[in-house]
Amino acid sequence: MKILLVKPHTELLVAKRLQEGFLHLEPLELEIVAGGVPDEDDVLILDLSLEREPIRAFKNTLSEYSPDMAGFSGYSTNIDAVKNLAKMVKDFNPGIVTVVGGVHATLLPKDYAVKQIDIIVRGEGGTVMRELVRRFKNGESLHYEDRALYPQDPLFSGKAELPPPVYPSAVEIPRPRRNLVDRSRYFCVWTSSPTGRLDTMFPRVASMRTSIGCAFSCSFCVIPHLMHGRYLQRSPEDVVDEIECIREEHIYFVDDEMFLNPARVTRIAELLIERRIQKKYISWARSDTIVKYPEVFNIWKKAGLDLVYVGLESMDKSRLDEYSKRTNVETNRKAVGLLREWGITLHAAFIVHPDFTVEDFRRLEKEVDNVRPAEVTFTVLSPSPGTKYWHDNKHRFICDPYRFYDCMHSVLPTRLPLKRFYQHFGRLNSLALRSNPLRVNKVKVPFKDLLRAISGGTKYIFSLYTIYKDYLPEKSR
Ligand code: B12
Ligand code: SF4
Repeated sequence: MKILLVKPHTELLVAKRLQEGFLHLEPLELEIVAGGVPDEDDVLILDLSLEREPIRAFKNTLSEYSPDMAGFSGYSTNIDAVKNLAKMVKDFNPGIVTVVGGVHATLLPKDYAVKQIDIIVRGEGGTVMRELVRRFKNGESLHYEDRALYPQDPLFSGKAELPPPVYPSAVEIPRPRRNLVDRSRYFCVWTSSPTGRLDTMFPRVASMRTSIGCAFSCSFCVIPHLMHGRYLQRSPEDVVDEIECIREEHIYFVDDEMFLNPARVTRIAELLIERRIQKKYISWARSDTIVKYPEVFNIWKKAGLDLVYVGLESMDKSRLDEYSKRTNVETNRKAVGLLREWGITLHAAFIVHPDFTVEDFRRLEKEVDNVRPAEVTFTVLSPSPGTKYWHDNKHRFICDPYRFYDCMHSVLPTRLPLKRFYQHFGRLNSLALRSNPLRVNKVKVPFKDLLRAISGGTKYIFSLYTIYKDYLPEKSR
């Protein structure tokens, strides 16, 4: 049996600029799905986000490879692209089974209930693919439980949403098949340098998942809706065995919240040290976790933790409460101070509210100064499809809430006129680049990397300043 797994291309310019300039991660989700395919079958991953001409690349692969099954991943912003690709598959050969999985399929499977899609997969995909292949080969129905649905599934009748799917235990999930992608194409800008010098600013990076889910329920976040508070954890031995097999020296942990169980993560760090695995890591962590478990971060620093992404979100109590973040400004400030003390580089993520006034933007500009040196990024508060926040605001959308769901385009009305809002948003981001650790700490980097960073940064900032044009009718842009 032949299976083609496809990551759709990105259509929005800002996301493309982000991928070209700062980080482009491997399609881990498809590598894990491929892990569910038995060895005797053939599987190919096509990452269209790498292609200059994605449609042509897709059609060529389709006719050259001629799969029995075509599987697509995708965020909410990709749903039209996925439906179009599935249509091309059926036009090419109606006998090919089309399968869709990923965040949007899990949250709102009904959106994929169209005739060109045969199976909609919810939740974890590696274990589902294992079962789909078995059933396909035995001529059995591909529909099972609430994890692999037909578009005409009675479960959809009348309901916009379904409860979260059943998740397998962590041990059942297959390891990713990393050798199925061209590993030289994936990188992440690295700004941490304890020596004051970097051989490259754009090292090759592998991504990895050690846990799924999160125990918190921040109001803007999609994870509680995907997992309903469940937190699946891989054992320290399993995690470290996988890290040992990874070729890249730099690893990006894509966990929603990796550090929630201090005993587990401490053991992972101990094993990394015991086995003398010398790599560098990036991970997300909550500010209160950093403050509550300093010993965890101390041992992780020794194990190679270089950069920590912290969703500080805001330095304003009322906003933190509005977001149900369950942290406070003091904790945020303490976490920033501790990371600095330990020599772990901070990546501070802030939320820009559509309600922002000029004063709010100015206040946030000051915070960029307060946290420097740090990587600082901003997202615009956006209700994710499938969440309560999305339903509550359905009547207020100012644009297509799927296509523009990239947390950069405001899908809700902004208090400032859009053009001014994005002028301030662009300015915030350019100030952030000036606070970058490489610049503040005058780190020596190769000249060609410096040129690449300046070019990528300029294009990215320009795409932010001009976001407002995306809301205009095409001919007046
Ligand atoms: C790491 C990450 C990134 C990385 C890129 C990752 C990548 N591979 O390209 C970076 C930082 C670059 C990034 C960027 C963006 N991201 Co992001 N990202 C994540 C994060 C934290 C983890 C994703 C991940 O790798 N998970 C690990 C994989 C293994 O799990 P998975 O994707 O769920 O896949 C499993 C199942 O869904 C299923 N499955 C998936 N695909 C398929 C396909 C088939 C055929 C089958 C059978 C099953 C299946 O099986 C998989 C294996 O278990 C998620 C949060 C989350 N938990 O999803 C947000 C998340 C996916 N990102 C999101 C968004 C919005 C974005 C951006 C658009 C926003 C932005 N401004 O940055 C950009 C877009 C970039 C782009 N490529 O277009 C949203 C998507 C929400 C939505 N409703 O779609 C999420 C959920 C964050 C959030 N809290 O809202 N992101
Ligand atoms: S934002 Fe982070 S802490 Fe909050 S629910 Fe989402 S993953 Fe958990």
